[in-house]
Order: sequence, then structure tokens, then C-alpha cells
Amino acid sequence: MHAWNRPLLPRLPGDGVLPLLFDTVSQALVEARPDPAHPGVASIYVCGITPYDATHLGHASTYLAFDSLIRLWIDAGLEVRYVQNVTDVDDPLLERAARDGVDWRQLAAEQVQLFRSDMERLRIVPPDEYVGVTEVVPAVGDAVARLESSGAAYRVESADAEPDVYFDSTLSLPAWSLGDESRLDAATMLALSAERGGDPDRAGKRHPLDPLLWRSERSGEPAWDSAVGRGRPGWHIECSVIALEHLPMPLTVNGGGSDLVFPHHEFSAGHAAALTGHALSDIYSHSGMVAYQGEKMSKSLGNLVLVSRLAAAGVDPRVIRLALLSEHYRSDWEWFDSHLDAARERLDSWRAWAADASLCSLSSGTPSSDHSDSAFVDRLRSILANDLDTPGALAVIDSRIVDGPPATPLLIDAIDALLGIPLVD
Ligand code: 5CA
Ligand code: ZN
Repeated sequence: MHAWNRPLLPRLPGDGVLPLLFDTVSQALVEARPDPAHPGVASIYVCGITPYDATHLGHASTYLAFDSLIRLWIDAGLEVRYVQNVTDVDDPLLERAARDGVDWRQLAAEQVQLFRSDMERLRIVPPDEYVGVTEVVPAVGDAVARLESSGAAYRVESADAEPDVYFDSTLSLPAWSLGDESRLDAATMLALSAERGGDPDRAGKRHPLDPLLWRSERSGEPAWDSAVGRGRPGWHIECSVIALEHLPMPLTVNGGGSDLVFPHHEFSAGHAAALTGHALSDIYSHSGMVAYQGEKMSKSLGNLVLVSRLAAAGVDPRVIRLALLSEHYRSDWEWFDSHLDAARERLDSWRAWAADASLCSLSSGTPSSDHSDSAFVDRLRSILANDLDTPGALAVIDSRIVDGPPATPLLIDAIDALLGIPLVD
């Protein structure tokens, strides 16, 4: 499916830097650089939305985190290949469509369209490939058949349908074994599996954590023909297959919110390793959870602040973007209306500074030396390259505005290219 329009990114002079990014597997900051097998190419797969209740500020914050990374890679002169999925068929989507008495396809299409327009207004760099699960069902069926013939998958009888297919989570593969990605103990995995779409109590599975790869057709549910019979994909395998189809392995980064560490990214990595013999990604990167009214902002709780509602109420998208950038992507934090007030004030002061610059350069020529400008751009780059420290970047721009010489086109371009905030209308 098509993604959304790409924002214009000014190209900055000088050398961008490769960012350090926190890796969930090693629990350390590592340089996010192209794998030696693919010089010059940074590849990233970010888990996309399940299209209902889009786009809340938790979603926006996660996509903005990876947008910040991609902007640094572009600035560092890398070719970036970016893929994102849409979980456009899955239990939660079907349940929501049934609850609201709407066709699941229509719900998904409307919500994906809303998401696209929200991403575009937030100036998020779009993926090169934006892929719905419904577009890759035969490829998922083929992958599940391969897993079954290699012994990595097995069938579980069901009372009301043909057998379903599950992945054997006890496999020990050269490139993956259970816990490699998430580093969690068994009890935590079990609890999270039950909470996040797994079925640890299902009878007939070899191991409670084994995840569903293929759900055979049930009456009233969507189903497609495939190499493993009629049915639909399980959740984790969709991301493995879409990533493998469109990106070179290993990815530079596999990303998403921290609620995906287990089971989703654990098993996406496991399925990919079982299919190819290789690790899915060099780095696994996770953004923190945005809360609202004391709890994680989530569709199931309904405590949502939607980007489209803020925009409809007249909030400048740059204010939303600045509000989200004012928190570090990796921390869990709670959204308050005061985030908007502070961001509004910041945008006003930055815009006044930029407007002064245009006046200044008309009346008195170049207002500050090229040298101090490029040193400032390098400072901004290095702050952001330290695990996407956007709050740090906002703070140095604030102090530059208060204490430093007036703005110049280079500084205005740098704020646009690296932070996605255009200051000149
Ligand atoms: N379709 C799957 C991924 S394959 C999914 O998790 N969809 S989602 O719509 O529930 O979430 C979309 C993205 O937003 C995921 O990366 C998820 O981790 C992230 N996300 C969801 N809620 C929040 C939140 N409250 N704060 C930050 N990120 C969130
Ligand atoms: Zn995913």
C-alpha cells in the first residue's frame, strides 16, 4: 500500500555522525551503523499500527523516535531503507469491527488513511515500503510451510476447525534461542504472553509460550488459501516475513515500542532465524510507553489523546512534535496538557528568533560567523547522536536563542533537517 508524502529535508553542510542507540539485547549503547555485509545502507523495520484508534500520542511518539534516528542517518550520508507494516488483519481489529458493527476492511482502510495524514502533518519520514499483512498472506503461508518442513513448527488440533500451526519456542538455533532478544525470565515471559495476545493455556501445545504461526479458517472470520491451508497469519510471523521480503538481513535496527519486546520481537527474531539461519537484526531498539491519566495510553483502556483531534482543535503540528520531542524516547512518561503549553511557548520563541534573523540579514548582512554556526550544528548533531537526546537538543537551541547571536539560514535548516521543525512559513 502507499505510505504518505515525504517532508522536505534540507541537506546540511559538513559531516553528520553515526548515532549511538540503546540496544535491548546487549542493554548498552551501540553505534547504529550499516552491517559490514551492506556498506553504506542503514536498514530499519519498525512495527506499524493495528489500524483502529489511530493515531494516539503513544503511536506518534514511537514513530517520531525512529524518525529522529532516520534523520540522523540521512544527515550522516547513509542510504536508508525503511519498512513498516500494517497489521490489517488480527484478532483485536476484528473484535473492534464486530463491536462497532463495521466491516473490518473498511475500519482498517479508514484508520490507515487517518494514520497517513497524521504522519504527514507531523513531518515523519515515510517508509519506503508500507506493507499490509493482507498483501503478503501467500508469502506468510509459504514461510509457515517451510518452518513446518524444517521441524520448527507443528500442528495443534482444534475442536472447530482444521489444525492451527505453532512455532516451537524451545528450538535452539545458531542465531536464536528463547530469551535472546528480550532477556526475560520464564515467569515474566509467561505473564507477558498471556497479556499480549499469546495463548499459554491452549491445550495441545508443546510449550505454553509457543506462538501461533497460522490460524486455520473459522466460520465468520477472514481466510485466504495458502501452502498450509485456508486461514490467516499469526502476529509475529507477519513482521518476520515483511522484513525479510523487503530488507537485507541483518537489519541495522528492528524497532517498536517497549510493549513489543516480548513476545512480539522475540518471536519475530526467532521466526526469521529459523527461516534463514541468521539473526534478524544487529540492534533491537524500543521506545518507552506514553501514559495518560495514570496508565499506559492504550486502545484497550480508551485513555487516548489523538493527533487528529489536537489538529482539529487548531493545535499546530509543530507544537505536537515539539511536545513529544521534549521527552526522551526511551523513558516511560505521562502526557499532560502542560506539554502542549510548554511546546507552544517554545515554538513561539523559536519562530520569533527565526523571523528576527530574516529582518537582521536584510538590514545588516550576515549576523553571525559561519564558524560559530557550523560548530553549533555539530553540537546539535552530537547531542542527538547520543541515543537520540531530543530534550538535550531542544535545551541547547533554547539557550542559543536566549544567549547567542541571531538565527541564520544554516541554523534554521539544521532545526528543520534534524528535528523536523520548519521555522519559516
Ligand atoms: N501492529 C502491532 C505491531 S506489528 C502493534 O503493536 N500495533 S499498535 O497499534 O498497537 O502499536 C503501534 C506502535 O505504537 C507499536 O510500535 C507500539 O509499540 C507503539 N505504541 C503503542 N502504544 C504506545 C504507547 N502508549 N506509548 C508509546 N508507544 C506505543
Ligand atoms: Zn510487528
